[in-house]
Amino acid sequence: MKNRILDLIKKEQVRQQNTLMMIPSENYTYSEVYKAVGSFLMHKYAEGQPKKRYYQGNQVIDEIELVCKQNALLAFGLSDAKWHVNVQAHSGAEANLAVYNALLDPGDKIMSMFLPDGGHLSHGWYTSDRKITLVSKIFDVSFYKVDEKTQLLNYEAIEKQANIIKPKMIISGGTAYPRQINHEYLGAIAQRVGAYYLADVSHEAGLIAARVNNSPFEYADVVTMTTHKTLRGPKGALIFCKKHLAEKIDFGVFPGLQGGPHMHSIAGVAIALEKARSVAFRKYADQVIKNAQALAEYFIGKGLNVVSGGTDKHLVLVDLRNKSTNGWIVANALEIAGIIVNRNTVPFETASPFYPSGIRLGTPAITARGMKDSQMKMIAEWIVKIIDHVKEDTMPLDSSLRSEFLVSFKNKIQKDKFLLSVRKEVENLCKNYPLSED
Ligand code: DSN
Repeated sequence: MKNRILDLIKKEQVRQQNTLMMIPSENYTYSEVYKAVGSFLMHKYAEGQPKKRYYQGNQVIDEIELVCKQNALLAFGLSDAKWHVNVQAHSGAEANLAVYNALLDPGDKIMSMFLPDGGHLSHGWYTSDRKITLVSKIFDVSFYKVDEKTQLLNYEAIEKQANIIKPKMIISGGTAYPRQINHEYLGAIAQRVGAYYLADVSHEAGLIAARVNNSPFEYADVVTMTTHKTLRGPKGALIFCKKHLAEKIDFGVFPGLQGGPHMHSIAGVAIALEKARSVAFRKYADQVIKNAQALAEYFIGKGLNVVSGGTDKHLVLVDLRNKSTNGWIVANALEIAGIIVNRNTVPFETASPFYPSGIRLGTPAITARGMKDSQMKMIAEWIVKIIDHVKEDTMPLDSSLRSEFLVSFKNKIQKDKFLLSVRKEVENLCKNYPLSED
């Protein structure tokens, strides 16, 4: 029987096959994970912890969750004498909320990274005229920024700020900081001011598991991560904590924040974590970084302003202000050409988050398809040419003229011969790197 949603799923699969998925937080998972996530496990309620459930019928579920917990510790080389892991948070923002719920009281001070510099909403974002996040309504949040010249975190400045603020929690991590984080330094600052150090490594989780990015575990009290980015699992999250915090963290998740865990996702996460220990995964993660660095190098050679002058990770952030264009214009033009990126704020942003000055590009998904150096060169060339192609289309500063511009620009690019010719080339490239059918 025809089913509209199943037809749409097929359509989305075709879109993913025929375009370059270059949003750094997106990735392809494994066929075994699809089986787990679309399985009978989604029928089951399992509030509580393995062997301590509130509902009957959880024998198999308990085994699955215990395997997931064990795989999580193994993937990051952690001993269960020192570390505890909770695998039940539904996603990254909920994992962070559960940690605050477990370890902080309302009104406590948090220090986290400034959102336009690459921080994350769930670390307490608010603006001067609006408490945007629930976290900012509950806690007293201050932000640290990157250095204006280097666009890197200035740890001495963060230390000075922490000495004044005396936060109860320092958070690192975010969505658009292209460099590795000095966890040792941040952990030491937190220790000196009597704060918890929470490392949110959602973006880098797979790179850390593969040992190609710094691990925070020696220095942090709590480490949170999502499971679907560089880690290549299904949507989900993990909370690792030092053993003495285990009870508080578990209680902070359930009953503190969530209801029943999504056991189908947890099973998928367990599978991805096992794969993350393989040699193939380590090679993959290494290539993810090489590919991102190849893109950054090419862009710099062509005069693009790559934030912080490069990347240590899977993402590249480009500030388009020196090309007199912005992230909205370029991301929309790239989409017509089949290159899917996201527009993003950049350090010392002068525009709004909806029409920001940059684009953020990532290599996890295209590397999962098997693309390497020579494909990066082709892709980077297309991107540079497209930026050049649209740079005459200037978005009016006056917001009353803007909506007319947005509509006419979107109409124009649909029929743009150059963008459509790149799209053909992108589709040919994609054909050579098919996605798994199951
Ligand atoms: N939305 C994710 C990202 O793109 O980085 C983070 O939550």
